[in-house]
Amino acid sequence: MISNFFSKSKLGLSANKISTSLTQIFTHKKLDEDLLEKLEDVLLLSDMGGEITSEIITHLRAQKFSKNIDEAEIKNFLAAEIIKVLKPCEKPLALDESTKPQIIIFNGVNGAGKTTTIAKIAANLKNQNKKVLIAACDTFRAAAAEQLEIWAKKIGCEIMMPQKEGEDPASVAYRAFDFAKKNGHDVVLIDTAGRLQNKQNLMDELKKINSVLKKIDASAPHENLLILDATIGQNAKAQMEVFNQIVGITGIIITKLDGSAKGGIVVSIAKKFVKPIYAIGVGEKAEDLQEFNAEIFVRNFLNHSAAN
Ligand SMILES: Nc1nc2c(ncn2[C@@H]2O[C@H](COP(=O)(O)OP(=O)(O)O)[C@@H](O)[C@H]2O)c(=O)[nH]1
Ligand SMILES: [Mg+2]
Repeated sequence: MISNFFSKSKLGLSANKISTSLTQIFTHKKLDEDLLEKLEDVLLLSDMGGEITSEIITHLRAQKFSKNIDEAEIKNFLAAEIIKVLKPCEKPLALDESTKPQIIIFNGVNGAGKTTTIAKIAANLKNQNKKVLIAACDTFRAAAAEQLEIWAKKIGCEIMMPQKEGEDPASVAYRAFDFAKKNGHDVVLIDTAGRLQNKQNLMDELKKINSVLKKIDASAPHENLLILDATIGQNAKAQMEVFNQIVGITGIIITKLDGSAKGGIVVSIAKKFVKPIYAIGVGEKAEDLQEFNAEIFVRNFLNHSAAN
């Protein structure tokens, strides 16, 4: 059985630049080259990426050129095009209850939001009476494990800490899996370090964590998630490529969508990789994690009610 662990609620793309920009470019009513060009700039500035932007512009030109058009109609058009891209990626993170414990690894660069997202997911699972173990495998800085320990206490779930600073992350992961197996945990959430500066190290470290887990159970880990910060823009694509190459990313969580006017990166990532977007982060608190819903996202992104 699959259990879904998010409640449905509204996305908080607060600073809605794209919508303001769309309003501003409507100085005349006909769709001409000038308007298309301005629209192209707005889409690129929102971080939607070149490929989807030029597709949208081409479709729009083919269907509506020199016809009368208003803002609502353009938004309808954009909404439909964007939803087409996002829909295949709409897949909430769910637990396969027949596998216990489920091992979920959180990958991503420093500051992306791995530790915070683990806390949010742990809190969600805890609310559903799941037995959760967090593994503090970012052993590079003592502060990283301590940050996670504070969260674990607050949430009220168990944590496997490193025995000393700099302990091999793979051995913490191994101990966590072993402990969870023996104690009937439903889920193990594995935090990792994300020092992209030293790619070889990071690669070795993540590969070792994965292979050590496989020694206990060949089907583990069950998920290798990538945590992406929405505010970094197009660089998110490069990160996806790197981590996908190292561990094989099974799903994405995009954080910091509360503060970002550049939500277009979600569309860009969806278009290029077509991976499940399991959730989105919309704040720093435990409850600030939401299921990714294409229609709700687009409605907020374009500030457009007809998108639903
Ligand atoms: N506004 C906002 N801040 C977030 C979100 N997720 C994480 N953060 C903040 O981003 C910073 C880095 O997060 P952290 O979980 O430590 O990243 P890590 O290095 O990948 O483990 C912290 O200050 C978090 O509070 C989010 O969805 N929205
Ligand atoms: Mg961290």
